[in-house]
Amino acid sequence: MRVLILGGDGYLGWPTAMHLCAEGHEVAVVDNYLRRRLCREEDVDPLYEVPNLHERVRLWKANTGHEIRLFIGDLTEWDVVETVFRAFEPEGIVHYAEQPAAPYSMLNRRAAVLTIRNNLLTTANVIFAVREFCPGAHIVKLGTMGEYGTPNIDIEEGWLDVEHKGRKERFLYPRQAGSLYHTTKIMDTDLLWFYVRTWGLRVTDLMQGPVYGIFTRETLEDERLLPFFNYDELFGTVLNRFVVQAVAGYPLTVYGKGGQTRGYLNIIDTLNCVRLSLENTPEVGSLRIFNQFTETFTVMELAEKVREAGKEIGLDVAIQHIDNPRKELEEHYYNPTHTGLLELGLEPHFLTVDVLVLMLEFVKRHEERIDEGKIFRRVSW
Ligand code: USQ
Repeated sequence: MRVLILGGDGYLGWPTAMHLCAEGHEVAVVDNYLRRRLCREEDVDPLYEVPNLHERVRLWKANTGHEIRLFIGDLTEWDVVETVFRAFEPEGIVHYAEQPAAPYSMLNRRAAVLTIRNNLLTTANVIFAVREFCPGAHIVKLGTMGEYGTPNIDIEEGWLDVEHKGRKERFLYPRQAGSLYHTTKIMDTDLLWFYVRTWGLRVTDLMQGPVYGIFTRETLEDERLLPFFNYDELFGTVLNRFVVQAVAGYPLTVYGKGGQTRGYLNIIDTLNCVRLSLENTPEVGSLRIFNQFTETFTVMELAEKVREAGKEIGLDVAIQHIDNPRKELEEHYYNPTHTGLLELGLEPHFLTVDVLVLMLEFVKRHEERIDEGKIFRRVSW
């Protein structure tokens, strides 16, 4: 399949590009280096240097003989979108091209507007481009479990059957996010659902939980192909942050009571979920929604796991509770369904002590690059 990956430079975009290419798909990536620019502006460098996309594509070709096509450009600009879609004529589109961080979206007005503008304009342009240049192409959109929030009832896979005064209807499951970033993902879903109904688009919306991990099968031979690894408060996700904090001897930053529960997954499973979605195309005119995670943990459970893994390699890991900088429930009911991707054949990679030890050992090799000043500066809302 010809697959176009939007946001192909990101934490998940680049590993997805290599994975789909290795699995025999024809792959092109687009990116405007937004994530790199925002990290530079906010002075939060990833743990190690990552080559630019031209270099990554060259390395991949040299190592495997496989070609990944590359377009550098801003997908909020229609001219860029038109050029890319005309040149590549995708059959599948993986849409990661969004400002991905909740804390960044809550930083200030400028960051908020950038998040709304980037995320919603890109999604709108993708919709219009599919209609104009490749009707029938399958859009695989990265959404987030955070769209649902933490309601006091079971979370279904995308939809809720409602019976009201004796009549029945199926609606999108109610959404109530906890950050502006997560709210733009709700708006994306609404846009896609509107155009599925209106123009008969073919869409899969992947409601993904926080991802952890560094290594994928395609990076084992060459560390220069590894993804970004942010550990700062703005762009780092919780488990990746805890691993770096453990190595730095920085007490793990558990926000509030630490009972916040989320559905987590290994980066390897993200790639498999995206590939399985592409290879099992939904009907034209349908919005298919999967909840994309493999197991749920509270923040405290994650901290305890990191402490346990740290012990294995002689690290004495401390845990601190700090005043929660976010508005979120710190103890709550959480029972989301997640059967759709398992039914497509997903074989989960679970969070074991061994997985954490590998991450800790890798981070230890880059210990001199850890800047403790970047770990916590209290972006709050
Ligand atoms: N947390 C801590 N300490 C930290 C960092 C986070 O206790 O040092 C807590 C947060 O308060 C939250 C939980 O850990 O309760 C997860 O936080 P996170 O920063 O790992 O994840 P989040 O902001 O929700 O966003 C991340 C990705 C985003 C993705 C989302 C999936 O950045 O792109 O959409 O995970 S989900 O959380 O399911 O919405």
